[in-house]
Amino acid sequence: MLLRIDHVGVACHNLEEKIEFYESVFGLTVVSREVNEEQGVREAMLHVADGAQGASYVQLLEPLHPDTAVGRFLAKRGEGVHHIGYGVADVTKALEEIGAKGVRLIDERPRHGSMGASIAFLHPKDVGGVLTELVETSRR
Ligand code: CMX
Ligand code: CO
Repeated sequence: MLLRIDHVGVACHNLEEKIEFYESVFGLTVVSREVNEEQGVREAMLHVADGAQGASYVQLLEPLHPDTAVGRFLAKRGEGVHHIGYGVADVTKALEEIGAKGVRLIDERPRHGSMGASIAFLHPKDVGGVLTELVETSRR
């Protein structure tokens, strides 16, 4: 069901500073910057690699307000890995199958994610402490 690692989401206080760090230390390139009001984040996708099933990225996340998912995470845990996003062929179908196995779905239906993707989150308490995102990439 999981095709690949689409991205690793990293929570940070200052997006511009972290972009500069990933560019200068790892030589990564920003391919997309977005503000996603619904998710409460200002974010950047940095391209890591291309694979047979699609590309993989680092997603840097800065909260728009303290009272958001990433804002609360930073206050509790500080900067670091926030979630893992896995590529799936059909996010609606994957949600049905995973939900039927008793895993709590944060999103019953897909939402809008980076670069036109359809995304949905699974509750970290049912995935061994890992906030897990399913990503269906838009056809381009
Ligand atoms: N990874 C693992 N556990 C996490 C977590 C994370 N990123 N965020 C919160 N938790 C844990 C907390 O530690 C807490 O556990 P305890 O009760 O044992 O302390 C529990 O989940 C509830 O946390 P909370 O502080 O009450 O946090 P929230 O109210 O924010 O709820 C969650 C947590 C996962 C439901 C919420 O963050 C959420 O809906 N996330 C999905 C949306 C999202 O993260 N959007 C930003 C990224 C957008 C993108 O990738 O495009
Ligand atoms: Co993500």
